[in-house]
This record gives sequence, structure tokens and C-alpha cells, in this order.
Amino acid sequence: MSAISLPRLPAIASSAIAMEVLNGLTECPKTLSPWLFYDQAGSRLFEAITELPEYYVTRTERQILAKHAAEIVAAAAGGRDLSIIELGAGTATKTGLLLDAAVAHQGTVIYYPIDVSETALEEARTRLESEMPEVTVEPIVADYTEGMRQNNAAGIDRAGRRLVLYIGSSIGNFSPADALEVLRGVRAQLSPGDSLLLGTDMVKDTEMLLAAYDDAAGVTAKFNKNVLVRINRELDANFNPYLFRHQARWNEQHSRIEMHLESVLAQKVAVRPLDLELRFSRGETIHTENSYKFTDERVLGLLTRAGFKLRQQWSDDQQWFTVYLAVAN
Ligand code: AVI
Repeated sequence: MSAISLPRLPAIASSAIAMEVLNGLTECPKTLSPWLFYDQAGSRLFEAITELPEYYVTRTERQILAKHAAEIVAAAAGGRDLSIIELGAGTATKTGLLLDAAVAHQGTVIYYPIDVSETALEEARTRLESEMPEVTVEPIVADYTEGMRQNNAAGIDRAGRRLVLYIGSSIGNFSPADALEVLRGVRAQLSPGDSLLLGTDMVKDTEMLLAAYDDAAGVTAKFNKNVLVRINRELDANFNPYLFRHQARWNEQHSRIEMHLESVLAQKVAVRPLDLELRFSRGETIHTENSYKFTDERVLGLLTRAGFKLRQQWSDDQQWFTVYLAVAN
């Protein structure tokens, strides 16, 4: 019997990426969500960004953690056994410092990395379990909310304390309202006395910020344009990445770096499966990312409104980056 052929949209037309393109690129100003950066090529490019001379963020936070990990662990544990959860763990490269400190503090530790990327979590588990036999890795493949819910529902660590790591200033890629929502969601799955370690990039010299998001080697430009390459591949679109220019802007009013892709000429782009023709005027941009930069005041406001109380904070000598330890009320 032959299959009945009914007219229907191809499956990709209802995918998350199709929704992004339909919603974000048909409105004015044009926008795309930053999760689109992180396909395999984009995740590799982000790893390369973290090693750039201009991108002080990762290096500076690592220095702070290297210096204060023992203090952080002792303060979070408060005399009990500590388990460590990490939001958006990826390959968990900075976490080793805190896991080392937890092992020194209590002998063994259970580590729950939460991430949507199963391959990144498997890489983290293989590496950590071979390098640190005292660490038991229990990966949770989920988004933050669902991952925290699963960890809480399992209820295995009730006798001890939990420490949630949300480092790398990833909170800065959310709008203030969404950032509050995320932290409230985390708080809802914790018990009083559990804690959150939040790493945030601070407001600083504008030239330095712009250089960190528009490096001389062009890695960030490639990372930004990778969204167009991804849309071409996954949605059969015909963006020409050479006809878009990477742009980093400082938005003083909102205290954020913005990344845009600027159309260098008037052009049309076709997204055939969506039956869509996108028009760009010369100089029009697609806004692809916000990276908010913080002050102590803003972070404290956020923590308080989310139901946490600041216990202690650590910065580098130049005050470029701050790590906050906050306890659930
Ligand atoms: C992942 N996130 C904290 C990075 C940031 O600095 O906002 C993403 C990034 N975008 C450009 N360079 C790095």
C-alpha cells in the first residue's frame, strides 16, 4: 500500500530554530537568541574565546577560584557534608578547583553537572573521574530549571548542604527580569542553608570591554557569524556571512555589551522551508547577544529578591570580576 501524501510543512519548519528565525528576524529590530551560538562549532569557538588575551573573564574568575576555593567550600559546607551542583556546566573546566577543595575538606564529593549538552557532560565525567577518583559525577542532561528539580526530587543529599555553582557570568546573558526568574527558580529547589556561588563580570573601562567582545584575531566575529552558518545548515537558508559585519557595542543605559551582525549592503535572504524572504537594509543589524556587566549593588539586589542572603564575596585586585557566595534564606 502506498503512503498517503498529505501536504504538510517539513518537520524543520516547527523546530526551535525555525521559531527563532520566524519570530526574531521578521520583527524590527531583528534579534536572535544567544542559545543559537552553541552548536558544535560555536561551542569550540567559545572555548577559543575563553583563551583570548582580550577576554579576561574566564582567566580572572579562575584566578579568584584558585585563590579562595578552600574558603568558599568551608563557608558553604558550614560543618556538614557538601555536594556540588553546577548550572550550564559544559565540560566543567573551572570546577576542578572547587572539587579539589571539597575533596581536601571532606575526602569525597558528589558533583551534579547540569547541562543540555550530553556530549559535554560525558566529556566532563570521563575526565573528572579519571583525574579525581574521590569525585562521583552524576550528570543531569536538562535545562537549569528541570535539572534543579530533578536534583531536588532525588533528595539524596538532605543530610548535607548543597552548593550551586553558577559561574562564568552566564547570568549576564539574561535580561534583568529573566536573571531574577532563573535565580528564583534555583532558590525554589534549595533548602534554607544551601548556597549559591554566583560569578559576575563587573562594569569597567569601555575600551577594555569592547576589546573583549571584538578581539584582534576575529574569533568573536566568527562566533557571532556562526549563527548565520548554523541557520544556513539547519534551515537551508542562504545567508552570506561575508555580507554581515560583527559589531560589539557598549549600551551605557542598560549596562551591557551588545553583539550585533550588521548587513553591509541592502540584501535579501531566503529561508526556503519557511517560505520566507528576509530583507535587510544597508547598516541594519541582527541583535544576537546581551552581556550585562554588574555592580555590587545590582548583584545584591538580585540575590535578595531571589531569596538569598550574601555571605561573602571575592574579587581580583582590579575588581574586574566578582564571585558571590549567597545562602538560601
Ligand atoms: C557565556 N557568556 C558568559 C559569554 C559572555 O561573555 O557574555 C558569551 C560570549 N559572547 C561573546 N564572547 C563571549
